Amino acid sequence: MDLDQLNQTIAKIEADVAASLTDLTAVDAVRGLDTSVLGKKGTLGSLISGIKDYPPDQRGQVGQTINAAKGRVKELINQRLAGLQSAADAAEASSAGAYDPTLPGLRLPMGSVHPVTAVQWEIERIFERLGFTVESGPEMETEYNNFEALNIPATHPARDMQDTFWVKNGMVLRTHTSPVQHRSMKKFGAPLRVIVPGRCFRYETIDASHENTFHQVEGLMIDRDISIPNLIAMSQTLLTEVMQREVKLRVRPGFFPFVEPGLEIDMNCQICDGKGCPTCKKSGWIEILPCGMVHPNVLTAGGIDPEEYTGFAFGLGLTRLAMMKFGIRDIRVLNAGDLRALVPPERLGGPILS
Ligand code: FA5
Repeated sequence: MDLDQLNQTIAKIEADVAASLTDLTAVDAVRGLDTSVLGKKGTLGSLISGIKDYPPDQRGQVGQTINAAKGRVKELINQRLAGLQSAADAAEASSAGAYDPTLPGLRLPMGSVHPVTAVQWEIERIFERLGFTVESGPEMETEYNNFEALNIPATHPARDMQDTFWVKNGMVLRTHTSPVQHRSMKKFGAPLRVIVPGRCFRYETIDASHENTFHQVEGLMIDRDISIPNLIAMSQTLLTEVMQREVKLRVRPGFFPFVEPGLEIDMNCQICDGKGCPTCKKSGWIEILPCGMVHPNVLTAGGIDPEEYTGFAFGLGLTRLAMMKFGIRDIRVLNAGDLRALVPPERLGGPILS
């Protein structure tokens, strides 16, 4: 065949290949074109053997024409193979990503938490088991809720017990979590079981066991026939469970205008095991759980009849308890943003994570 015929033959082969490639969807069939078109006996490959039939001065050009056509066909085959592969990948990805509501959820790895948060979670878990609700209240409070509703009128010397940050708008940064006692009584009435973990603020000199910003957990239980033995039994259970060992408690009379009688429950210092250290100011004891029977005036202010109901309240020093649990000697570490003080998940204990 002359050169024109050769070019027409090659053009026809290329057109046939292009047409068949759009129809072929099986990878093996596409690969088969390597042999049937490009192979020695293939429609295009076999043309090479005819080169010798051309005049010597045309053979070079014939060879180049055939090889160029082989290159283009090879390229078409490769493009089709790549297309089939990406379609297969997409199909696999979409079936893998299909939503299956019956699969169990993914458990994400948990990060470390602040020691105060770790103990707060533990206390919430203990009290929720005892039927308490976890409540919260605002950190900026009215003077009424922080003092008056708790039987501390403006002229009462007890106002000096807690050095207060006053806000220019006449409100206070709450000095304790006790204002949420009043809020909860108003919100729920009696009977009532709440705990209130939260941050408190006092304008005081900072040392190893005093911060101007610290955490407490308020507790309030109001019902018929609540008495001091209930309160002491609950304190023992709470502190033993949080510390995960026997702790010694010391009960002393205490004065707080919102309870009558008032008690101070101290725990033997867990840093020095009661021997005396800077954290416990060499006393061997840590003031941890001031408490008492809710004063009738406080019940009345909260809309609860003191003739019908009694209750106990406590204000646990959460920050100090976290120090005792994790052996932190100086309270300042806890507000310093020091990542080394964080509690890794394995030290939280299983039940907290579940
Ligand atoms: C109160 O704040 C009372 N509202 C507690 C209360 C509630 C009594 C209900 C009776 C009934 P107190 O000022 O003692 O009490 O503080 C309670 C606890 O908070 C202390 O025992 C202590 O553990 C912790 N605490 C007090 N001041 C600081 C401080 N500056 N830094 C760290 N912890 C503190």
